[in-house]
Amino acid sequence: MIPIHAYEGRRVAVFGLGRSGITTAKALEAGGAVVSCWDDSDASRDRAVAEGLTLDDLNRRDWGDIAALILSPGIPLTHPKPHRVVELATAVGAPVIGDVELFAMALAALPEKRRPKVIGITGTNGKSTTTALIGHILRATGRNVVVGGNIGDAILGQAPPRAGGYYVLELSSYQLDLTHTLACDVAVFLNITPDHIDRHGDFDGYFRAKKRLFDMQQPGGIAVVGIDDGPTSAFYSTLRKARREGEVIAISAGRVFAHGVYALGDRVYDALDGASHPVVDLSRVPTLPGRHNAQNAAAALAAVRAIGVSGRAAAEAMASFPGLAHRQERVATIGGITYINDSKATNAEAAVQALGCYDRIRWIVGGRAKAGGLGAAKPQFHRVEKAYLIGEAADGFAAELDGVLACEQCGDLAGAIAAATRDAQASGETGGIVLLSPAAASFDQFTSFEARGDRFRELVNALASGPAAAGEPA
Ligand code: UMA
Repeated sequence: MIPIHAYEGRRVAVFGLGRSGITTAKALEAGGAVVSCWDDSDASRDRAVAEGLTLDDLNRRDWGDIAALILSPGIPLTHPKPHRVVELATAVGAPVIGDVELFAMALAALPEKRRPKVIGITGTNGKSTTTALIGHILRATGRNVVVGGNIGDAILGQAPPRAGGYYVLELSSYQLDLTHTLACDVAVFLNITPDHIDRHGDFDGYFRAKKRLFDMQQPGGIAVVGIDDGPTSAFYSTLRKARREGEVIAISAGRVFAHGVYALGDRVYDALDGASHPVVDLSRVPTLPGRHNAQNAAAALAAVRAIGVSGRAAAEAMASFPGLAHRQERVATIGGITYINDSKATNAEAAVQALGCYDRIRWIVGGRAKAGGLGAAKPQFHRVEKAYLIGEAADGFAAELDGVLACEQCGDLAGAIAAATRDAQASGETGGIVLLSPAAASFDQFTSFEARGDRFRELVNALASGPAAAGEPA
């Protein structure tokens, strides 16, 4: 745990008692603050009590003695409208901040020599993979590393700062809206497409939240910025004009770029010193398939080069990257059919990335539909042999795919895996792919995308040890 001393002896409100809220309340208490905790849900409040926290109904109390409101990232700060507690805090002039800001305060309180370095990663897609990949490279090259933020456990539950250490943080737009002083040594902006508009009002609000990561950097901080979409490319140009030579690094998948890091085909090139040379051979890294992962690899290489890791050491470390669960995770190959868990793809923009990586796909798709349906996945439909529809979205998706793709209504994951396996076996094909990339949220049948992916893995593993595996060549 990272104890927070910034509010020692003062009262602080913590609202939202999910994963991050409970840890935050404990970290504040460990640092000597008096904490008033509350949550709209009975179940969350009960869990907090079971964790030893004391409740204090923030809707009813006087806010006069509250020094700050620590808000969970999932709770509306500005849109669709500020949560009532935000209004209560604002009325008494209490700052509204998040756990990442408390972390930034803890770092700022350390003498400079003892302060670990911070690498922050944001963007719409690929944040988790890039964060994990940077963490993996730094660890493999012998550094002391903590990986956290929007990925995994709450930041304040992690190991306390160590001199010479590194924090590699995935930062969501929600977290950035609640953060004011996190000065990253290296800040990475991968890409941006419209997302979370409900929480930011419009695309501009979402983009502004992401750009905050760079506003907070100090002179000497390095910015690594993608140039593969219009908005981030324009942002790169703006930063280049505003910052000193060498402090802004462009990354791209598909565009040759002097003074940047770019991926072309299977290779990632380092052109930081002007002369471009291939550094990473992605054909040696099966856990990073597809063009989107090439962008992630370029970003990771740029970030670690910026803190002094050699290209050769980074490339060697990448080759042993284990990948992330639920993101094109290869679960098993049974009888020549490979089963891939891409449960994290909760919208069509994410699913199209996985579809683009394989051929003759038996695609398990469905769940709770998102706005836009399957539209964004269309460019890769030619790779799909058949769609196996599950969940609430099944009828809507069937209508969308009518006359475009062969479809079968399967109800749930077990039905879809059975049907896809039956068809793949009947076709006699080898090298076939059964891909769960649902392009929809999981909440109709599961508690989370993780639970959905775990169920897929469990069902496939059962296939592997069941009768279907009998056909597997020795
Ligand atoms: N709550 C209220 N009132 C509300 C809304 C929520 O009281 O109006 C309460 C809920 O009852 C619940 C708590 O708030 O008890 C949930 O808080 P939260 O939604 O902020 O979730 P945490 O469990 O604290 O998890 C958060 C991040 N969640 C979100 O940003 C939505 C996790 O990111 C993060 O891993 C975790 O902190 C640890 O840092 C997840 C996420 O979905 C992965 N992130 C979004 C994304 O990736 O798209 C941004």
